[in-house]
Amino acid sequence: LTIQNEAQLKEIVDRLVYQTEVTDMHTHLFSPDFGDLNLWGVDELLIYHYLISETFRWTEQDYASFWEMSKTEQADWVWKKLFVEHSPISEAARGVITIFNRLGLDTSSRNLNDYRAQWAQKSAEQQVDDVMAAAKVKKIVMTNDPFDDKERAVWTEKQGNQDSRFYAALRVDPIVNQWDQSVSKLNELGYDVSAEWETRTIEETRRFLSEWIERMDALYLAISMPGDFSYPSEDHRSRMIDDVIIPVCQDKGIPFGLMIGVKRQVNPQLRLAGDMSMRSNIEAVQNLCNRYPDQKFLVTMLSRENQHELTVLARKFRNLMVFGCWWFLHIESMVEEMTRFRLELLGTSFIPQHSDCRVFEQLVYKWEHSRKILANVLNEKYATLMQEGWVLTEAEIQRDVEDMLDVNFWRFLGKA
Ligand code: REL
Ligand code: ZN
Repeated sequence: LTIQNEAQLKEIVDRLVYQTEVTDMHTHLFSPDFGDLNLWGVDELLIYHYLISETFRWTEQDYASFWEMSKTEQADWVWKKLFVEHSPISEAARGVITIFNRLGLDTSSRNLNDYRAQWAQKSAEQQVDDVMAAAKVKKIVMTNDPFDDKERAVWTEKQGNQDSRFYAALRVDPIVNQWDQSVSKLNELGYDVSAEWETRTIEETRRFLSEWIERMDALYLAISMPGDFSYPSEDHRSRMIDDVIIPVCQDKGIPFGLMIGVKRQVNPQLRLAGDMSMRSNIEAVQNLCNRYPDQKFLVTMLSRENQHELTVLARKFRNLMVFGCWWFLHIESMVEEMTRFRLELLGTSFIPQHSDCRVFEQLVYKWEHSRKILANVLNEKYATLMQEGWVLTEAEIQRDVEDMLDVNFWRFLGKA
């Protein structure tokens, strides 16, 4: 079935982009198997760290007294400052309104206790099903950390993840970025490592990763790196990557995911909300891709200034998959800019978005807002092809959209 005109094109592109079920390849969500690690509900939505940092801009209140409040009190306070005393225009605040509206709440009432009452009728399992259906997300990749006592207990003492819609990604930040603290933790978990970088330590750290990849059935190893990450370098990070991470990834046949450009805790008073973005040196990624051509790298970066060169680099290395508009870039204007030039430089061979959700219902707004932009940019690109006489079919557009929202990730993993 060929597409006849631009009106028909728009109908088809919009429908496909909005309806195609997504694989969300990086989130901080958990399946209901993980009990209260699975965050959901209106209070959790309001105390999302993105909103906490926005709220503090409207008050002189000291940080400590905020952290002493109960979750409900914190949520009341965020609601008052960001939704009652000011309009919820920022991406994160607007997102809450999108969620309320899509889940059928009356956004005109502004009655927080009514919203709470409606949520109280749901179970975690029900909400996970409803939200995945509303957001049209079919597969969710979690962020999994064996050093987290609560989470580890679910994997070792309970059933682990039994929900086939959820997948694991093994987070390696501590062993790469905080080795000193990790040594004792690894010892506690039964791995014979020491602060010295010697054969036994390397073997045991590899064993740690291998065993946890198997236990979790992890799709990839993941890390967030500071903006000053450089590779190769005479430091612990490079040693860990060369001697442990890459050999283990190669052995298991899984990618290494790097999220580069975070400056942790520029304001520790804000806790999780206290991190900042930082410009990075793209050469670290170039050198990794070059040194390990058989190793796949999933990469996203946090500063706007690195985006274009990262996309250009992906033209040079097929073992590099660019993904998502991360964190402070997950706002309308940046998603639009990045999606546009990524399409212009790479065609459809990238992963345009991941949600990074921490609270379940956020899937609704993060995906809807991004789909809208992707649909607009794609409409424009297909229209210019049609104007040149190129004949498009609905099946071709479906293939392209499925690639970007779902298949590119699995193909890169060798699983599609
Ligand atoms: O995975 C990460 O390192 C980051 O995405 C998180 O640390 C961050 O807090 C997250 O909520 C951002 O979206
Ligand atoms: Zn994240």
